Amino acid sequence: MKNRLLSLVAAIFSLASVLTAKDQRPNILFVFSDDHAPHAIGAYNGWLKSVNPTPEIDRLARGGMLFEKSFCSNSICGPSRAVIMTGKHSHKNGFMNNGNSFNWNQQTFPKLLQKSGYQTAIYGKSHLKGRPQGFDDWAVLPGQGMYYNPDIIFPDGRRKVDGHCTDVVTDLAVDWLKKSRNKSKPFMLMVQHKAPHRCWMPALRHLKLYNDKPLPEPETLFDNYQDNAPPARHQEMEIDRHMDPNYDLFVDLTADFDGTPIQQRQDRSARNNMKRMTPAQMKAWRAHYGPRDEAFHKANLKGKALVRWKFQRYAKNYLRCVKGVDESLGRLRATLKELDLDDNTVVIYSSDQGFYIGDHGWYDKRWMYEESLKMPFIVNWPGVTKPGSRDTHLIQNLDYAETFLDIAGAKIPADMQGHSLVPLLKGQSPKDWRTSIYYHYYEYPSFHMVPRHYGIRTERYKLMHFYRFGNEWEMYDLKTDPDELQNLYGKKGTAKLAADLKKQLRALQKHYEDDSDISEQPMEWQNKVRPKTAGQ
Ligand code: SGN
Ligand code: CA
Repeated sequence: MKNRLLSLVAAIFSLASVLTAKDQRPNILFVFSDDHAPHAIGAYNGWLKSVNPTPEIDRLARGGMLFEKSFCSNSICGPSRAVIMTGKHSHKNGFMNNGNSFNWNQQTFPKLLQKSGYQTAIYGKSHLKGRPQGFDDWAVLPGQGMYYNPDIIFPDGRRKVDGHCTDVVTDLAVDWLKKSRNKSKPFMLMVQHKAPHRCWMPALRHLKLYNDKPLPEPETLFDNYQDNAPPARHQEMEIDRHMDPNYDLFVDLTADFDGTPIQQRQDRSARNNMKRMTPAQMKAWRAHYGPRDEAFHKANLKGKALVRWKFQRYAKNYLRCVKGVDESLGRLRATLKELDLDDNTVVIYSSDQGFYIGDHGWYDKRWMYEESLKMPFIVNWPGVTKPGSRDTHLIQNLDYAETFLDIAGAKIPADMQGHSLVPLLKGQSPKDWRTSIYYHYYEYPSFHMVPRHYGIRTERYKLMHFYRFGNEWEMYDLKTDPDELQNLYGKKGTAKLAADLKKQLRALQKHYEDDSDISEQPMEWQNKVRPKTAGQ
């Protein structure tokens, strides 16, 4: 009897110790930026590597695993984020273009992590509209947010916070880590930067970066879309024809905002962002750009020389914004170390899609071409990811939710459409891994005029179909033509390849149950396409 009593007491004690024991599951720090193309990250070895744009992100890659073939499923902000939240393609989560509002009542990975015992928080750009659900704490930018002294929406209301947006968002996250964390629970913290989104306004401390010499240019800066189907000649995202020195590059924004008339074409992006500055910030900004603008006017550049000048100012400001994001990652990791959390925290760096940094003569994203299809994805999971490893499986933003749940040991719901990347993070190579990815972009007509299209990308080939804009196909061999300059569709000897890819594409649409309306009614578009002979 005495023995039975003793073992009962022991059992009660061990149960109590299990219940009060610290949950040892890993924390997740997900640092996510806006429009940061992999080729603007040193570790991705793109053409901007020589200027060493991202020492902290590179350090993360050296300590963990970098995914070389990481793609989005719809290259635009809100939709990419909705895919990440749900692990479902746009047609399933309902957020197909930026004009939509995210249905927060649906299943998301933060809600599931919360249920499984994680403390969750999100700071920065959400771009999903509405009050975030599934977070113990949050503070988000309204819409696109502002670069200087941004308004922030907190659970108890909206207020202006002083500072550069990247620093403000980092401060919120660092504060939460230091003061609001529930130490008995693992956490999942999302830090989502506005930078380096248009209108590319760096922090004052970064204005002088890259001033000493010109950046290298992309090889396709003067692409004239000779071999593309008509959509590529219809877009409105060329540095040459569409990037406005005033609107995008702050030329002539040295005028006084109070009283002095501002040129009409100066729109909300640059102007509204600049109006947020304090007089001291404005003074420093003008001191930097004023003399450079004067020199620009004196030079009276035309043609290719003007494109080159615009590219330099644009790409430098873009990389200066990237520098802020890179420093933020450094600060966040230093905070983890300071709090002794670094050994048990999985740190991930990613961005909502890729971007054109003058590639094909463009800025912006949206297309299924490589530069905007690719997303950075770097994971440092202490004790799991092999330092300096590079994975080459085809992965997508569709896989993130499943991966985060798997890291937490939580169940992955059957209706999520991606795959957990945990086996890849462990260095495994699952035999049945996907051999192609599916893409579908819907936002047309809209900013930058990229027609709707969907497509498939395999290890080697890409096939895309543009619809509601005639009925146009493009096909590329990425092995022989990585810059996608020779459209093989309809060319001699390629019919069998096209038919095979088309078959795989239809199978993917069936698999993902994409029943969105892809009818091909042509629009009145012929007149809006530059002739093939146009260009330089
Ligand atoms: C804004 C930008 C566009 C950009 C969209 C979508 N113009 O409209 O250049 O394509 O956002 O970007 S701006 O003048 O307001 O900067 S997204 O990343 O949010 O999808
Ligand atoms: Ca974006």
